[in-house]
Amino acid sequence: MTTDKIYDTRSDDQPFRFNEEVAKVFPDMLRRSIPGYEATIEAIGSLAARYVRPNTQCYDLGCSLGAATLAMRQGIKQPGFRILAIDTARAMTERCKKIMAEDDRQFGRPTPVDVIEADIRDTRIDNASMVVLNYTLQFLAMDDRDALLHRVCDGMLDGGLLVLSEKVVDENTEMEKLLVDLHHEHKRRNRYSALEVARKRAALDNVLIPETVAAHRKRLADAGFGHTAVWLRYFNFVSIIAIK
Ligand code: GEK
Repeated sequence: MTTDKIYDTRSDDQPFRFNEEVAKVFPDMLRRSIPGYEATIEAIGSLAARYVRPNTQCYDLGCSLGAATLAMRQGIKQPGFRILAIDTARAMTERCKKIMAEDDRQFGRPTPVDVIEADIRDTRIDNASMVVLNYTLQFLAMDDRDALLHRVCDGMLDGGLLVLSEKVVDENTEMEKLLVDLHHEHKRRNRYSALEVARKRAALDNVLIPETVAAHRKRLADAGFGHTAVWLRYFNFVSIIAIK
């Protein structure tokens, strides 16, 4: 795994982009930056085993290098499914295709994966029994979030499952400050320097826009999901499951 040193060396004030430089170090970046990331991937595999139904489709929206896609693929044991892994960044989809080909070569999995370079705001969701938005919605403009969640819910079968993982902000400013501090301390424990943490924070300003847990749950209910639960919270990161 290549170590993420992007903000160790870079000092410009360019906003964060999902380019080749990021794709190259991405697995290391997420593992060291997002508390609970590995737990979300593990749970996505277990949830796929329970919720994916034959002759339906699964979607990994904002798939990056396909970690959630691989987890779904491993969780689904029978044939008769298809996973659509979608990301707008070519640097991600190109690497993701190679990772899927290597997974095919090693394990000969029964579930085909289509890796598609596209904007999830335009992607048709159809006949879906499971949809994953693992730390992706946070990168969409606020105005686009309601429409996407409505389309996701409309394209899902009754009883279908959505996993929505996000960085969140707390309503209580004291608590928010504490949670941000704890997250930054976590990053420093994971060998990011204080300067790297500060530079990355600045680069993500206005690129990653977090909302409260309450706002997410309300949007999910408005979109048509009958049941929602926060199944994981680690500092200011949550993962929510929603059932149509
Ligand atoms: C994982 N889910 O490893 N359309 C498609 N993709 C988009 C869009 C869009 N409009 N906006 C952003 N992305 C992955 C991790 S990363 C999370 C997801 C992070 C893509 C973007 O290109 C990037 O690959 C991904 O969403 C977000 O489980 O970097 O914190």
